[in-house]
Amino acid sequence: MKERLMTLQEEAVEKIEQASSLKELQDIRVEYLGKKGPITEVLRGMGKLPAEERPKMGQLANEVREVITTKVESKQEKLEREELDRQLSNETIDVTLPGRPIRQGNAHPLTAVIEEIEDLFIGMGFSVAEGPEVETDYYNFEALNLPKNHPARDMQDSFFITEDLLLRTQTSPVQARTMEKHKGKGPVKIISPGKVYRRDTDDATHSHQFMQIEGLLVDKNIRMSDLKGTLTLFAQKLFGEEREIRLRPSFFPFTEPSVEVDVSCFKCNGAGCSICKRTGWIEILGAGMVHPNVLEMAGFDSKEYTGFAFGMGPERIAMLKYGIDDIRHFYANDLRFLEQFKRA
Ligand code: 2U9
Repeated sequence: MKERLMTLQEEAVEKIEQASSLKELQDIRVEYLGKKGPITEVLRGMGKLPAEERPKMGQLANEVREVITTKVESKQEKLEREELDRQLSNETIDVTLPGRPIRQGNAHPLTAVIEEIEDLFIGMGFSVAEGPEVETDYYNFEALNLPKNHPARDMQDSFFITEDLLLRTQTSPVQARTMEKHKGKGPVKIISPGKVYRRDTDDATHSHQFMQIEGLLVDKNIRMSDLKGTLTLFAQKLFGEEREIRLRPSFFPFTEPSVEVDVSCFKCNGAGCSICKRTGWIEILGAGMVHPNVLEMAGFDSKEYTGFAFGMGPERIAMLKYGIDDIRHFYANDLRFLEQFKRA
């Protein structure tokens, strides 16, 4: 029986050393140390032995079990460590490897220009006001000194939803609504960016839906020079410190006097080029002193309060700034066009 035990031990130890997986090792453990295992068998056979031999044989059997158990456990540890190393090596991330490029989006060029312009006027103390795109005839026209059947309405042919509701043709109704909320008390100092709609045939310079940013400042003793100063600062911040502006007489029903505002060409510095059509000046916006009728209709005493207003098209400014020749690019969602405006 002693030889049997020693053979078992060598055999088991051999197998344990050969074992190459935890599963295999587990099977060896069960095979040798299990209830039905040979050592258990030997121990069961102890009864047949002479009494004086049993303790020694029992001790030997336990020693063999101990040896095999220790071998199994140390082999287990070794296999588990190897398994872990394998996993780690499989899972090691080579941090020097370039990551999967996360496609960085960028602001739509119109959003970029509108935010830049907003920041300029917020910097001058204006706040941003917004309002409904579906407007009433009153706020879109009447409140802006465009009574029913006024011919100037045709200049802003619109998408009417009902007799009295339309898609706004400019963001001016936002200013009219804001003035009313002030209950005749100044100052009102706002810019109102947003989408506007005109029943126009889309071509390279016209779109049925486009953006506008209008501005309004109403307070006591506001003069044309305040308008000129504000717009000069705006033009210099947007197009360059050395820029100048020029005011040309114009007409809008909601301002009197009204002006078109040009900026000195930022391409040729006024010498004349294709951008400024050889004039040295580029028209960027319209403006004027708020018409007294508009002040009165909004609840302001036009003898006490005066104001200036202006309006611009961000598409036009973006086309000038980026040299874009067709307004439809802004709405076509063509990534080849949009990806050109990745901010550095
Ligand atoms: C109120 C009073 C006056 C807003 C103004 C303009 C001049 C102007 C054009 C710019 C580009 C329209 O989209 S565009 O073609 N707008 O030239 N807008 S003064 O005047 C107002 C607005 C609100 C209560």
